[in-house]
Amino acid sequence: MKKIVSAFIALTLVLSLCGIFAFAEAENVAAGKSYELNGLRDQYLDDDTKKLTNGDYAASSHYSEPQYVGLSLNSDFYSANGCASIIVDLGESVNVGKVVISLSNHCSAGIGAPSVINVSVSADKSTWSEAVELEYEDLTEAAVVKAIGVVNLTAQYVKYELIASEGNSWMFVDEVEVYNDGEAGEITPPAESEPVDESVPADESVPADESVPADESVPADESKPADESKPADESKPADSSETEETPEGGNTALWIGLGVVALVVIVAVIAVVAKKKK
Ligand SMILES: [Ca+2]
Repeated sequence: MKKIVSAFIALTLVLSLCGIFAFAEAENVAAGKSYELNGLRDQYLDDDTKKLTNGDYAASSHYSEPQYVGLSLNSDFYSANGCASIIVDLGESVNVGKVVISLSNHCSAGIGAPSVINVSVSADKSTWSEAVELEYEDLTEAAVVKAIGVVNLTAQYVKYELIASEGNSWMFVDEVEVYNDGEAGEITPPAESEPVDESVPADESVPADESVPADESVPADESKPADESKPADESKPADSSETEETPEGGNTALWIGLGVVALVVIVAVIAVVAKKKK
């Protein structure tokens, strides 16, 4: 029994270590894979070796290095789309993590590292994720430079979109890398279709109109002031009754005064009559 328990524990440890190593060693799943190039021009083309996924890097930024393919600002694709692009087919669905692109930055020859490199991914090459903008490790002139980003989405296709830097019409690329060290994630619809969302805010303004029902609560508030005015009015009638008492008190004094005068007159008349009888 002890042997069985020991064997089970040992097996568990071995499998755990295998899992850790598998997690630690991210694999470049773009290696050797096919891709689509959009924006090529003139003689700086691809060849049978699949230049961008063959693991062969240019030794310098000079355009004569055979590892490069040349994407141009003046290509028909760039003119139509505002960028050049590379779409890598990984062949299967993968948790895409780190993505890398290696390029020439040789501005003295009109070959510049792109001003923007966006990466989006897709499961079907139709619906693309929101783009992640890659960042350069460094941007030295006359050097091969790398730009890196992290996607963390599950997908089969990886699209690099390159926007030329000012004053440079060429973008020379020698390799792209895609690592499977990402986290599984669902692809959200592209942000470009958000104009529809602009109408949604309009709909949201309708809920704002629903806040007008909140104004209906204002009438409720108005009913409160109305209630408050009622007590106020009730106090006013109380005050008015007091003011009414004041005029009544005035009348009483008047009648008392008149009574006194009448009494005096009567007494005076009686006195006068009594004197005449004497
Ligand atoms: Ca290469």
